[in-house]
Amino acid sequence: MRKFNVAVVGATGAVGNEMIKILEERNFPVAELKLLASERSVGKEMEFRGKQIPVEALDEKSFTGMEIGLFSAGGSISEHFAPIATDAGCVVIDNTSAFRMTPGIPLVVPEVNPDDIKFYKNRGIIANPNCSTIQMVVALKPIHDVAKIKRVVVTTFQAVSGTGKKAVEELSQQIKELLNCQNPTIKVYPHQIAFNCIPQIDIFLSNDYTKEEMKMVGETKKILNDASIAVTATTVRVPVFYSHSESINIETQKKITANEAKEILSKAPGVIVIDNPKESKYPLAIYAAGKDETFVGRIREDESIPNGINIWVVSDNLRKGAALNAVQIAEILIRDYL
Ligand code: NAP
Ligand code: 3JN
Repeated sequence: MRKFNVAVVGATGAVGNEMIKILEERNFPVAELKLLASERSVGKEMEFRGKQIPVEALDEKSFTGMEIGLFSAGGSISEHFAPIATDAGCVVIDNTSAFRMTPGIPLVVPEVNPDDIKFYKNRGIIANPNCSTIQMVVALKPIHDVAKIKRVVVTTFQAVSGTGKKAVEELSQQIKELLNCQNPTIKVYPHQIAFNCIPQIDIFLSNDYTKEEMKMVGETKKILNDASIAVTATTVRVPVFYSHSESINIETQKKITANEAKEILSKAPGVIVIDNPKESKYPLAIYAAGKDETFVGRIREDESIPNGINIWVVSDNLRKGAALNAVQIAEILIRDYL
């Protein structure tokens, strides 16, 4: 099998770290792996397939000879460097929001809209959705195919790792400080996150929704290729290290029973149903962490409307929500197009 030169942009970050692990775990055909981060990380080394690889500072020449670029160093870095990478002949799979809503740039979840990968030819860029959107659409798509979704009401419970490595450190530090009767150090979030829930993820927009909430609205419509689906979201940061959880209320055009929904979801790609209320079995963040699948449970009819289903969806935000989804896209790209 042909091997590819792969550049990981943001290699030292929470998503980048996971990206390197997943490339190794899935035996991605890597010829050369280039690890790119800021000047701050020059001198660091990271392990890949038993070898220590030096981290290089990202610059205009970084993409010479590279074929696939996996970007997770923030939107402004992608805006500047993705066109430089594509000019050098490198296909970019971008984990940031920089190009997600750009017409002509595909926004892909392999279990949902793998055929859209072909549109990478337009600009040489494929966008990876936001983590909260990815796990939601993995669960929505099989229901949409059978019963046509009219409206989605989602509340998220998002792990601190979604904010990056500094937030993971901040939650650990605050827990230690509070258990030692000290004032918590608050730097990353607007409030203490330990032993708390913060109903704000990212900045507030002019409609008083947060940017994270509006990402879920726009991205869901684009991925499901259906602007008629109404989506409303409330996104909440919770003191969990890994895995986002979501409570999702779905209104459909056609009636489906809870048992039908269970059957549909049990057969859906990338989904594992855990749903046994009598034994208190349902998806939990602590068990989804480190796994590839999206876990769905608490499947029940919404008794307040004629055609409604409630579900609880949990997935590892750094894996399926970011790095794994990007590597799955890369796998289809090399199998079908490169
Ligand atoms: P993180 O842990 O803070 O890591 C940030 C990474 O970006 C580090 O490797 C950092 O390098 C690098 N970086 C920062 N400034 C840079 C610069 N000027 N030049 C080159 N590299 C630079 O954050 P993260 O959680 O991994 O997230 C990174 C980005 O991925 C986010 O901003 C977001 O756009 C995206 N993301 C997407 C999802 C998703 O839902 N798909 C989820 C989380 C994050 P140093 O270590 O050298 O500073
Ligand atoms: O907060 C989370 O749980 C997910 C965070 C994602 C994120 C964080 C900073 C910038 C994004 C994203 O992927 O949408 C971005 C961004 O690229 O805008």
